[in-house]
Formats: sequence, structure tokens, C-alpha cells
Amino acid sequence: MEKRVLVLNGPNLNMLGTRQPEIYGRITLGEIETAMRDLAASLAPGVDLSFFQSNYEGALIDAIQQSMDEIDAVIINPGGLTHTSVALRDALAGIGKPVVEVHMSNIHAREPFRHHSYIAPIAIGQIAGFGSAGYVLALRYVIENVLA
Ligand code: DHK
Repeated sequence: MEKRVLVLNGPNLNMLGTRQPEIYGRITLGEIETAMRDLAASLAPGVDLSFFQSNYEGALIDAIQQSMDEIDAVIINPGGLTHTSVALRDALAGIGKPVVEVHMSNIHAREPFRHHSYIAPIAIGQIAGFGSAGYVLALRYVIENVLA
């Protein structure tokens, strides 16, 4: 049976490519999505990826709730909501699906307010600091260890 992975990106990640390239690099979100699709196609053609980015907390929560019956795992970079959103954490915990948290930058090496994640305790794990490779690593993990 086909497996589905929801890939969520929170506020400001639509600006990847031009936003603070010294921190986030020059790759765009579209290019990251292509790299993830390429990995899925080569590793697990039966795995379907759906992508959603929003600058709005509620829109992300709606997307999580609306897809809950159709997905097998979530890969999420919550952006700044990582450090603020109990509601996003509750939504992810509430659907009972495996979650992998991704960050482009090493949040633990940045400002102290970025060191805490509300999402990390309800995630399988967190990947931070590997730039766009983190998304691809997360997908590889999900395909080989969660969906297998
Ligand atoms: C992205 C953001 O937008 C920040 O608010 C986080 C995360 C870090 C990232 O590294 O991808 O603090």
C-alpha cells in the first residue's frame, strides 16, 4: 500500500534562497522539495510526498488535522514556531503519527531562545545544522525506519 509523508515548513521558510544566506544558504524551498522527491523516487517509488508551507500557525495546524487520516509520518521544520508554539506541538502529538523535526541551522549554536524546542519532546528525533541535507536525511530515515 502507498505510504504518505507530509512535509511541513513554517514561517519564513518560503524565503529560503534569499533570507540570511549566511545562515540558511542559497537553496530554495522548491529545490529542497525536488531533492526530497528525487530521493523518494529512487529509494521508495511507492512513497508519496505532500508539501505545505505557511507563515500562519493555524494554517499549519489545519493542514496537520486535515491530513491525519491520510499520512504515515510528518517531517517538519516549524521555523520560529519551534520555540513558541504549544498549539503546534499539541496538533502534532494529537494525530499520533511519527514526527521528525528538521532545522537548516544548528539551533543549539545560535541565540539561547532558539535552544528550546516545543516540538522535540514529541518527535522521534531532531536534525539541525546540516542545511538542506537535513530534509533529505530525515526522509531517508522515515523511509528506511518508519515506513518500512
Ligand atoms: C528556521 C527558522 O525560521 C528559525 O526561526 C529557527 C530554523 C531555525 C532553521 O534553522 O531551519 O530558529
